[in-house]
Amino acid sequence: MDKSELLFEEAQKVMPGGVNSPVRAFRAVNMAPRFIARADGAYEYDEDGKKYIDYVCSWGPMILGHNHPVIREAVEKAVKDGLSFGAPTRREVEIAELMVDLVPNIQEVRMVNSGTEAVMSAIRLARGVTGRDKILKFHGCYHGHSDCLLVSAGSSALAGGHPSSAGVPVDIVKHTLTAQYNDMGGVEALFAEYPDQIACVIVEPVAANMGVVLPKEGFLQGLRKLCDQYGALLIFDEVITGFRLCLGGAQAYYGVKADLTTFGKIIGGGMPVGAYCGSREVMEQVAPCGPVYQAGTLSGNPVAMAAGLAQSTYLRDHPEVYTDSGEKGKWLAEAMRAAAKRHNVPVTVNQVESLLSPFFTGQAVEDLPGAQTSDLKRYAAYFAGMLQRGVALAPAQFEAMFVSAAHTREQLEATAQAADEVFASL
Ligand code: HOZ
Repeated sequence: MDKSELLFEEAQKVMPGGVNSPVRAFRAVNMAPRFIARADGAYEYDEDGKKYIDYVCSWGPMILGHNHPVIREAVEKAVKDGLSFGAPTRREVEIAELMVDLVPNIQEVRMVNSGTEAVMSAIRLARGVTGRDKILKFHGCYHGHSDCLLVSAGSSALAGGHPSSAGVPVDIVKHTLTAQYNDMGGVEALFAEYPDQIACVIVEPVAANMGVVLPKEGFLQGLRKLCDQYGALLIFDEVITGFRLCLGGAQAYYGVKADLTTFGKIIGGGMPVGAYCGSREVMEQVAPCGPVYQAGTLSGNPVAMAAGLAQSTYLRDHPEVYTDSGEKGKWLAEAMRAAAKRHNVPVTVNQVESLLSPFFTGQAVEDLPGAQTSDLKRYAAYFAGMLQRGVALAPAQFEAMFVSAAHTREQLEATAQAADEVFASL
């Protein structure tokens, strides 16, 4: 047994499934998880010192790679001043100003501690502003684990086979309507059925929790139009796409305005941070200005703000990060398609900028039913083969693959070579 396996045995005695978040238990790929001791650049190292090219990147925020000196130094400096005050700080103002500058359509920002919290709060705000109860989400989109959003949810809720959670009262989820991603007709039908009851439509502008699924031409624009027509708010959940597709996130990338935008870990450079943002008019409905309550001692935590501010400032000052990581994402997608073709393995690779995922299916993947045509056993075998060759991927089909600025051409080539060998063996 190696150290990860030994630790996993211990972990399972004291933690549910041995983990603090289900997908990390590697159940979807039928093996013991690697316990990560440290990470640097594009590499992570397990407890035995084995090195992997990492394409999980802490599920997105490590856009500059792990342990980037600029972020590390900012954190080290902040730690010296104290860990938490539960009081306003200068850095909160600075990061909010920066976000308002960089992200279209936001005038005010409320920091929280995770994407789940950001989305939960944005939904409350949308309901508070509109005085309506119903929300509309899409099958396979994941917006964290708050009650009303654990309906037909993606990510590990999907991989574990329980897209709706136990413990969520039916009375709460009766207000959650669902439509198929990319299906405007389905959304239109729901608005026609509940014309004055839908508070908001929430969407991952690029779905990245059923694997990566791109919005079809006109889909996001169509949502905008319908929200305007029926007086609902449009929420872009940019936990994955924010600061990744480009500095301004999906709103800038696709040229569609959201009323509320939610962010997660990427705003904290990997530290536990989330944020919900919107126009002054909407955001001033949040306490202490307005009647929508939300609070938190660790919101705007000074160390997390230092990390987030350092990363966002670096990204603003280095636009080449986006051209570079976007090109790498494209290169990798093409290399994977070519390798799959060489070995007659039906694979569909969806990719936008530095975000991608392969599905083990011969058909186009444009929604959850499409994603579910993927052969999950093949994904598990592919995952194991890649890991054995030193490439760490998401341990489940219904997640994304992230490329960072730290990934080098050599590492990409090694990844493509590993994929070629694994596809040959499938
Ligand atoms: N739901 C997250 C992935 N989409 C879980 C991440 C984690 O386990 O850290």
